[in-house]
Amino acid sequence: MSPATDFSVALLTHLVARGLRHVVLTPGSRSQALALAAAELDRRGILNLTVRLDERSAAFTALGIARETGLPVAVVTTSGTAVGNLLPTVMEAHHSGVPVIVLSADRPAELRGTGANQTTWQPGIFGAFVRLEVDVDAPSGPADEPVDEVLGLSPDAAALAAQAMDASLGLAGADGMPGPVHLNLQFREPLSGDVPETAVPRLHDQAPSHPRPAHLLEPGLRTVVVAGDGAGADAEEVAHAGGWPLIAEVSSGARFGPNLIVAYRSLLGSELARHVERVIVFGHPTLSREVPALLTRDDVQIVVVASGGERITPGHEGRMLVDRVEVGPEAVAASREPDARAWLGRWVVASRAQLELDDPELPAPDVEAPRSGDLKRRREYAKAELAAARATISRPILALSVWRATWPHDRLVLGASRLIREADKVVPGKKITVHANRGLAGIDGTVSTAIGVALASQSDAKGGITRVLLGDLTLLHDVGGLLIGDGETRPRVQLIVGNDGGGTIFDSLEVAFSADPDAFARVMRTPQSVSVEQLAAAYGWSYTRATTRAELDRALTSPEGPLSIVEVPLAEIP
Ligand SMILES: Cc1ncc(C[n+]2csc(CCOP(=O)(O)OP(=O)(O)O)c2C)c(N)n1
Ligand SMILES: [Mg+2]
Repeated sequence: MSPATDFSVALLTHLVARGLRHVVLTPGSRSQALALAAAELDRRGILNLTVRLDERSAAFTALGIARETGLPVAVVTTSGTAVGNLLPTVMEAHHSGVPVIVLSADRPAELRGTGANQTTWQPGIFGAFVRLEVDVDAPSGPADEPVDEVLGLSPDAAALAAQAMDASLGLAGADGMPGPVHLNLQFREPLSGDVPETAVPRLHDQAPSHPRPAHLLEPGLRTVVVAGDGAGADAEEVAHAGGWPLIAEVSSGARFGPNLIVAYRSLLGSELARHVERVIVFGHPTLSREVPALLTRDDVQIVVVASGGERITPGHEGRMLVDRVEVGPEAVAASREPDARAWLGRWVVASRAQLELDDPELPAPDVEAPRSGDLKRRREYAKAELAAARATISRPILALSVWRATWPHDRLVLGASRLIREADKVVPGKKITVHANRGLAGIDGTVSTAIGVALASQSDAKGGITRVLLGDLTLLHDVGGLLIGDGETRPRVQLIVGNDGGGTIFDSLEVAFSADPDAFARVMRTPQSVSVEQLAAAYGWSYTRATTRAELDRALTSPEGPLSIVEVPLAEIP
């Protein structure tokens, strides 16, 4: 009999009763009750368990699963520095509004500050980043006055689970924003015992959810819809209903539809943008300088719509913060007026024209040539075909190739830095699911986040592959994420690494031209020449090097095995 185990089972089953499906855990002694309970509940098909060595990887994996499913995911750790390794994920989850529940095991409170082994101040470690934190006394077994109706335990696992799930889903806070939660769980010896038979409790007090009231958009204003990261398909729907141009970043979830303005950067710098009277903002735009500039204009009405993550609040008087927006019948009718049609038309036509100018592709082939009787023409064609296949890979071509290879049953994860921006500049509309950690745009945790996305999206047979487009330093930062232990599920993941030997995003900053070149390279670009091939081999991932378009397309469409890395050498600077 172990109160630690009984409480752990009660807590996990109550979390499951409220919608938890996934637990990610890391090994340790103090957390053994939670770990063994999770393993047994996984075996009984009550939850899905993923095990990782490194807490930072585990936490980002949980973040990826939570991003993909929209449901809270628990991360279990032991005490001490283990807990500190979760901080980057908790920060990202806070800013991007992703529900992650940290279950950190701890020694009993009276040992804090006494020099006891692996004992520190875990409560408060996540500061203002958590929606809720509870420092929970060690379970003491059946209490005289049981507070838990199922197992008669103290503390009350049911109440804790309810509080944690509500807070992580944003149901408890006034802002309605999902995010991270921390339950710090003290445990005393015996640290574990037999896992009791238990069923998932039935809930009878589910409160009905009420949609928040919508702000009715007045008709007639020259409007642009902006969809930043995490905006979701609502942004496209609103743009479509109102007949407004749609600026949708590549990870917005709204990059599709006839109103999409791919070349928005140059258009926002043009005469056309001067006529904008209103901007409706969904999600968190981070990929351009032009959008933030638009949002600080004080001659433009700004309507910021809540969409789960942190909302941008451009600091001027004319902005409105609303929970939802509605395009009423009057605005729909107004969108059919010639003036309104012309407004949208000008954006769409200008965007197309700009894209043609910027087209990174080689000139279109002479399609009639192969059937031509003219030998010279046929030879020219064959030469052009060969040149296209052998052409080295530029960043825009890399981004376009990965985008084209991705279909609705696949997932695409974009690392921070240059390649997500390249993708945002060139990729056309397509209804696919894209994830990126844009809450804080860290280059940490990308591999692990993607593996989480893959695990969650491939839980049924219909799941495709999760492709990850990332820079070399971004891969190396989360190299530990490549480690999938024996017996753990290997989802289909393909990492496409644009390798330019360091962080070349900084090459475009002013400091790159003003600083001493050697110092700049050493402290900002931070050059590296790691063998990605040997790294892949060490962790059991397959490896392909793609130096031409033909090799890249082949690698993207026929990955070798579930876990694959495609290395694409890129020029250091262009
Ligand atoms: C955790 C974290 N540390 C540092 C940074 C600052 N940073 C932004 S981009 C970058 C370099 C990324 O290099 P790479 O992944 O190779 O992409 P590239 O710019 O070369 O395409 C760094 C260090 C960050 N965003 N996140
Ligand atoms: Mg790089």
